[in-house]
Amino acid sequence: MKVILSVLAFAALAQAHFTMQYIWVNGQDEGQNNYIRVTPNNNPVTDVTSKDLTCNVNGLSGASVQTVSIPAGTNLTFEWHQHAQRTGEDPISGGHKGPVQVYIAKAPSTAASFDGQGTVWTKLYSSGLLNPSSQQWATDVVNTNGGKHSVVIPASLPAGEYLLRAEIIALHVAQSYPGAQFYIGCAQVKITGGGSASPPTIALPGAYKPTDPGITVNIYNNLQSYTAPGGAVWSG
Ligand SMILES: [Cu+2]
Repeated sequence: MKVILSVLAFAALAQAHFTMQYIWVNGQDEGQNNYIRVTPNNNPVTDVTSKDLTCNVNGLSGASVQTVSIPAGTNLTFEWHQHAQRTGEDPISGGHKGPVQVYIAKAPSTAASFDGQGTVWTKLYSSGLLNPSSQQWATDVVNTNGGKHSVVIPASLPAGEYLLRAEIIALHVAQSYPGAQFYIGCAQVKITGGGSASPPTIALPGAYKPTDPGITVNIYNNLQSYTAPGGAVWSG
């Protein structure tokens, strides 16, 4: 009976998915779903070859989404929730364990018309297994911080319009593929100022493989180190 109850509890936890709902620009809340390509529900993407890996379901166009102007060097915060609310529950639910990453891709013209396909994404941030002995993950910090995590937009990025892609990978059922849950939120930004860097890029989908050790992994076997998919962070 005890086993059945814990299986049920685990299943309930796993159902409590989440979405990216707010961005903050230099500490200012920009409002729910503003500048964000909103997904139809809070389910994760599990197929790493799907175009949904780019900017989630219905994320290939932002025709009805505004683009926010930000100076290069901005501190940008992403905020995630299970449902359309900020209080009363764990922001992303404690059962979701895994890395938090942020990518950026320069649009050829406008961010709103950019589908994010091709080798266009630069990794700006990655946080994974923070403490092997306590098994603390980046997701635990997001829960503690009210669903928030932040990145500084490198001042050397050229001016122009971009897609910013935040990603949380939940690994609680990642022992086999498909299993890892990709939670993705894309925001449309216009960087002003900036520099002349040409950072390294990868494709999403494209760079992630089902066999990546950061995608198919048993995190409940005394995991001592973790390598997130998508390669190294570019620090500007
Ligand atoms: Cu979930």
